[in-house]
Order: sequence, then C-alpha cells, then structure tokens
Amino acid sequence: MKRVFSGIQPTGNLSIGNYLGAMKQFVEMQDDYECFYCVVDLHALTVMPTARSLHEGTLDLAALYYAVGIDPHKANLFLQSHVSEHSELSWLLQCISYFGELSRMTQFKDKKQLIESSKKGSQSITAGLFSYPVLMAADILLYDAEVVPVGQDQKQHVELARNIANRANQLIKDGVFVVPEPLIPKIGAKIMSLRDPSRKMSKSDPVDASRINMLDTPEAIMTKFKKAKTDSENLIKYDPVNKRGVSNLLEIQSLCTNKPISVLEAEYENSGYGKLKTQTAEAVIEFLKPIQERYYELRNSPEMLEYLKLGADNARKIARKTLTRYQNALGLVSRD
Ligand code: AQP
Repeated sequence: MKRVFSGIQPTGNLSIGNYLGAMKQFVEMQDDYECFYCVVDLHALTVMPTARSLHEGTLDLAALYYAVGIDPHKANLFLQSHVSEHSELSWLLQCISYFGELSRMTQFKDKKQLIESSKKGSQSITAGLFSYPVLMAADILLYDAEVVPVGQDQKQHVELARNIANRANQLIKDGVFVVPEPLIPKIGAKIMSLRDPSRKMSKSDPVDASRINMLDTPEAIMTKFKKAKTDSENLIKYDPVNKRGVSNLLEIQSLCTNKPISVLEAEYENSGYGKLKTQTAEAVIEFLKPIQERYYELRNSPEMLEYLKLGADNARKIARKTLTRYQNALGLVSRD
C-alpha cells in the first residue's frame, strides 16, 4: 500500500474550504492507502495563539477529523506534538534549506503582508512563520509518504518538500528520503471567500462572513450564502476566471450534492442568483448536519483521546526509524 501523509493546523474555525480541498480526499483514501493524518499543532504556534485557543482548537479539529469520516481503525490520526521526531527532523532539514527558497514561499509573503498591514505590525512576524514549510517537509518525509493530498495553496510547500528530499538524496545519501507527490482535487482545490471571490476562503480570515465554518448553524449558513458576492450579469455559468463568485457557488453545491457542475448549469439555465444562493445554502446545511451531530458526540468523549494516542504510537514507530536513518546518514554518532 502506498503511504499518505497530510495535516491541518488548528488556527481557527475549520472551513468548508479545508474540508472540500483536503479532508474529503483524506476520507476517500483510507481504504486504498496507509494513511497518516495529523493535527499540526506545532504549526499553529507560528501565529502565537493563546494557550486556551490552541488547546481547544486542537481538540475541536481532532473531533472534526473523526466526524467527517476518518476511521481510527483504518487511518492513523495524531497530534504532531505527540511525536517529537517532527521537531527533531525539522532542525536537521533547516540545515539543508536555503533562505532564498523560503523567502519565495507565497503563503509567507501573503501572511507577512497581512500582519504588517494589521495593528500588530512587523514585530509579530515570527521566525517560525518563515521556516514553517521546513517543518511541513519534515512532517511528510518522516513517513516516507509518496502522496500528499492538499488544496492548491499548499502545492508550493509540497514542492519545497520534494526539493529538500532530492537535495538530501544528492548531498547526504542516495535514497535517504522518499520524494513525495502532491495530490490536488480537480474541483474544490481552491474554494474562494464568499465576501471577496478573488481571495481564498481561509479559516483564519478575520471576517467570519467570508467563510462557512464546519460548525456554523443553518441560519448562519443561509445568511452567509445570501450575502455571497457574485457579479451583475445574472447568468449562471461555470467560468472560474471571469465569474469567480458564481463558479465558487457551483463548485460548493456540486461537491455537497455529488451533481456534476454541467448538470447544475443546465438546472439553473433560466434562474437568477437568488435561487442559486439559497439552494447552495440548503445543500451545505444538509451536508453538514450529520457531520455536526457526530462532532458533538465525539468532542468530549474519552474514546477520542484513546484513538489519538493509538495514532501517535503507530506514527512514532515509523517516524523514529526514518529519523535514525537520516541521523546516521548525516554522521551523527548514535547513542546506542
Ligand atoms: N479555500 C480552500 N480551498 C481548498 N482547500 C483549502 N485548504 C485551505 N484553504 C482551502 C486546504 O486545507 C488544508 C489545511 O491547511 P492548513 O491548516 O495547513 O492551512 P492553510 O492551507 O493555510 O489553510 P487556511 O484555511 O488558509 O488556514 P490559515 O488561515 O490558518 O492559514 C490544506 O491542504 C489546504 O491546501
């Protein structure tokens, strides 16, 4: 079985964008791959969360993973900080990563710009925010993962992990790391903000109306979709370049109902945007209902903590082997 790794940071309210771009694939892959999925809590530290928001956000995200269908008997879900090999390998990889390549990461540039223009100012851009793609490379390479399911925005970071793996294979030891491939869905790879369809929907966007949170109430979902930004043409057509808002609604509805976009376009041929918005909201409400029910059952259950512990134990066995292999290749003297 091919091995898969992917993670999500507990940095806010998980949005339907995170689900459709990443988690949906995680669930679909469980039967055919050996899966390692992670709540990347160490990544969340890069934006200096409060202890309470990190703690609660980590458990919320773990419960959502299980609620969307991650089966603890098929996939290994764990908290990144429970497997200390992630931090250890990250340092070793930082020593073969270049300042220049990290400076070119568009996500760092975007976040830096956002922080600089906020009240916090440039003093709150941490070194961790800059180097976190190397920690992500360590996350992936530790598991010899061949496939990394992600949304479009993370493609560049997986490419960095590939470059680092190839560099280690050339400079340190041939074959020391498996070179991973990103897996990006054809539809849903970049769900856009409902308030500004030129921007990605993000769980940490300060404007709550810009996204559908996985735990939003039906009323909130309906209100957000009714106010979703579209255009003035009043023509329902899938054209993600010129009609980003309308295309975004069609993608969301298609993924939540399993109806192809071409079928939706035909159904809405003589309709206006009002109907598209209301029916997209209804489809999302219906789709999220069972997920929300399972989430509330699981969130404070003792089984969840047991599953996470089991996931971390399984993950650590593989992570330790890979780390030792790389330490030996580097020439670090073994303790044993
Ligand atoms: N809008 C999106 N559409 C499709 N996929 C998305 N992903 C994120 N936003 C969208 C995918 O979700 C996973 C979560 O990755 P992450 O937690 O590491 O953070 P991110 O990519 O930076 O996502 P966010 O929501 O924008 O988080 P914040 O606001 O904290 O930075 C990834 O696979 C990502 O591609």
